[in-house]
Amino acid sequence: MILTNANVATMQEGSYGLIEAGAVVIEGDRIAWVGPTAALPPSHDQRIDCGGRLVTPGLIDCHTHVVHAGNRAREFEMRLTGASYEEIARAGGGIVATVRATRAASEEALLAQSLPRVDQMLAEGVTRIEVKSGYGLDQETELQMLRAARRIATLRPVRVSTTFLGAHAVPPDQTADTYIDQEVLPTLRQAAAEGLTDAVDGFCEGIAFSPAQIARVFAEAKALGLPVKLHAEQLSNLHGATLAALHGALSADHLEYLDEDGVRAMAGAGTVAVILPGAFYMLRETQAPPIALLRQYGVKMAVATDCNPGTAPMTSLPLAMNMACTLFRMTPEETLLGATAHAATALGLTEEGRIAPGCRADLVIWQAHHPAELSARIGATPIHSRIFGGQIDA
Ligand code: DI6
Ligand code: FE
Repeated sequence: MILTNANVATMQEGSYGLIEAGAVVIEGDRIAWVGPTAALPPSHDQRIDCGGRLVTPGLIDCHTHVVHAGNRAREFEMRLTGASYEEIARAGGGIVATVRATRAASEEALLAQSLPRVDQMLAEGVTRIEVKSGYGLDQETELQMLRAARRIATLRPVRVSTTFLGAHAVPPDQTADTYIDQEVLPTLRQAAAEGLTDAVDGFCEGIAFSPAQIARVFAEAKALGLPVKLHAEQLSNLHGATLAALHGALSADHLEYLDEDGVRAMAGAGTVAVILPGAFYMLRETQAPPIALLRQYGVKMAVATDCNPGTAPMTSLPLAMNMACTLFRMTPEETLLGATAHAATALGLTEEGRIAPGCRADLVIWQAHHPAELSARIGATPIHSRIFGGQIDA
């Protein structure tokens, strides 16, 4: 298959890498060639004239909690009448409320509730999602969440990266240390043994786990050969990003309270900063992540939805890109890199997120001409069609 007459945003070398009147040659499920249409070698392959439309790599949502049961609209209402996220969490709401709903759901019910959210993501150009556990907080439910996440890739045209997030919240009847010893570490070993998880995450925060507790989870991940990432500096600065960087983390995520030492540590370790403006917006946070410092130190930035029932009930990655521009002054080029090439890096992937020979042929043809249009719009993402594994699927 050959796409011709496209505005191709290759996302190569930290920029749009735009090729106007470009062409992409696809062989099987891989990209074979990209360049100007005028330079295309003659051939008889199926040609698709893109009519000058924008073509980008398929979007990658590198931080989601899309598999979960129930919703927390009622807490949203409570926050609007004065309760804080932390107060609700300490009173048995928050993450723990979703844990109750998720434990009560069968694997089929979990999938049935999660797939509509996945469909919304795909309709806006996503070809890979990361999916975290973390709403089970017991072995059976954590593993069930990961199995449901894996099954999404068999039911929909999307690739799935799974992440074990047992250290997401402390179950109400346990202390953090016993929970880590008795549930998190054994469940992590089991998830690894069953091939259910591609990475290990934790929530390093006053209302969740201390750096010392997270370090124990990371040590186990290392022993199992799994990469790590961390919810860090979301609500306060516990220096989680530095801890993550010291463990060679793929990413540190949220980062509103990140300081310069943390930025420096991330730069040294090549840890990607995953920016999650949906949670910032929903919580009406006022301290923005230090985008200028991250830029100055050359830390790669990704952007994701954080799709979760509490702090980011959102499925639109283009809307997250818009918010990253509007709320944090990221540029549209940075946000598109953040939803493609840098999101791939945050998941440890090298063959996605760019349009280059050898990469997977996961692409989006947009009803747009310039890549800045993807960040500039609010709430209506103009997709023309999606190519997944070399096949047009819509
Ligand atoms: N930080 C978040 O924003 C989500 N998890 C986390 O560690 C919130 C999850 C929730 O409120 O259900
Ligand atoms: Fe999250």
